[in-house]
Amino acid sequence: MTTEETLILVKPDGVARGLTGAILARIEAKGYSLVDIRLVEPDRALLEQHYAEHEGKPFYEPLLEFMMSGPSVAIRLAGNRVIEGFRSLAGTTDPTTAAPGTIRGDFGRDWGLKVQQNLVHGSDSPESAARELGIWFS
Ligand code: IDP
Repeated sequence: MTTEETLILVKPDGVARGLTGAILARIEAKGYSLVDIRLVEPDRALLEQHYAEHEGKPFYEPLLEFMMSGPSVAIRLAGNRVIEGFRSLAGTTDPTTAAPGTIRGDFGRDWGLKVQQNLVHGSDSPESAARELGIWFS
């Protein structure tokens, strides 16, 4: 068994809507382990690092503005296959069509904005997780 770690964010919309507890409850009910947790107000430099792969895309600037609009809860989460397990809990990127039963599917929707406000982030690979944990927990 290989225990992985991943970076989870409860994004500003999740924190502002008071959904942090509900989201943490799902993570804990699934059986993953909280290793570290903190409230972070990221600056632009941190977000440019985190979202480097999206630079130049139409939603890039709105995404950075959204992520600077309020605090996020950053979580270092551990468990066997936690990277794919959390992404399954989160649901697909577009909250309007994310499957019911997922975090995005149950709590999210399209608000008619330039960026998808979809409540959570989860690293998508072991390489991304190592890189992102270094950014948010440095
Ligand atoms: P993910 O968070 O599901 O892994 P990514 O493709 O890594 O999705 O995109 C990062 C974030 O950028 C998404 O969570 C969402 O907030 C936003 N985003 C991605 N694609 C779009 C889009 O086509 N329109 C608006 N916002 C988007």
